[in-house]
Amino acid sequence: MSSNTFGKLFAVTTFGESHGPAIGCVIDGCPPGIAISPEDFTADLQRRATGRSRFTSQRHEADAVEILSGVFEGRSTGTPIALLIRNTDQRSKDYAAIGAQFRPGHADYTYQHKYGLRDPRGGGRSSARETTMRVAAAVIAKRYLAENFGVRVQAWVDQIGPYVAQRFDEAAIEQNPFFWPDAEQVPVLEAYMDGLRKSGDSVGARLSAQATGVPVGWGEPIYGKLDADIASALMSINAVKAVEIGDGVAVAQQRGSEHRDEMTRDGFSSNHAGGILGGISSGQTIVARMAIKPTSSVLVPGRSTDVHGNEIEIVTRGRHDPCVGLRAAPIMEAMIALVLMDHALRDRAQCGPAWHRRALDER
Ligand code: EPS
Repeated sequence: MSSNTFGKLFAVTTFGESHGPAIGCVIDGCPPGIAISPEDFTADLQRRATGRSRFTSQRHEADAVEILSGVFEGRSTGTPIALLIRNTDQRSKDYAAIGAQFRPGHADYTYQHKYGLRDPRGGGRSSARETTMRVAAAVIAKRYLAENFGVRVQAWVDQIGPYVAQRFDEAAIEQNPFFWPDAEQVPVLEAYMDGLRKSGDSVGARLSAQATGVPVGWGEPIYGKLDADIASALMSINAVKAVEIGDGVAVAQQRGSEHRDEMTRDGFSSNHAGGILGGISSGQTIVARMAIKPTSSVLVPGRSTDVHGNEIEIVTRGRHDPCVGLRAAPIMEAMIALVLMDHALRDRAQCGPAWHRRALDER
């Protein structure tokens, strides 16, 4: 596997497996002078972590970040930043029964056939655990974007199985275990998730995100489009099956006169485009959505095969997420922030600082 690095100028490499000794990342190209301490990672890592409610896997990891390099006296130095989190609560024996079996719908099958062997404990690289380091790296990106541009990225869950959010109250999102923007629906979701967990099954989810404060001009035409890079980044999250930008698939039924975002001296009068035109940010809020599949590690018996081709009945025991989408809001934010960070640096590298652009405008 040589595809574990992400970003051109703010390049993040993640490594590690769910049941290995540790997971980590190296961030190369980070601007110098950003204040970074191990505690800065805590809030977002806890938002993503398992074991924070009865609705997620009960694996309890401290997710304590060790900064191995690239930071001196609390500030980034411009050299590679290496972050490490030691795994402490693996329970590999849970996987003994299915080590030679394929979970239908899981990456087990394709990893095994591609490489001829795999680390079956906890899904290895295909585990949700891999997303920890994306969130850690994005803490630095989020800080840089906020301090230098006032950019803020917020994601939330707006569909769990048959339930769709009825209202959008941003203040509610962080106040419940579902990252759900409608407080009134939370008791219904709790009952639904309790029932689902008892049934031993899992369910999918849909999430939305918005990035506010992004200036006009980030992203490059054709092969470096901001929307293409966001889509790729979101699709790279394990279990994501669909991504939309702006109105997304709904554009198929719109007319041009409806879809266009009319402009006045005061700005755009709508945002069907989701803040990106021609692959370049328009200065409007960037809007993205993604759908996450129901995880394949379920207690409901299913037909499958083992590595020898024998037909078997599979049941996956252990600690699993009945809806991994419930933990995906910080991951979605992280991937969007990492793309924006990379494009902020790329924009400055090619087009120079704002004063340079103004000078060109005035010619
Ligand atoms: C996961 C199974 C569980 C989860 C894990 C994702 O753990 P294990 O890999 O030990 O079986 O707890 O998520 C995390 C550990 C995490 O930090 O996100 C799975 O089946 O994907």
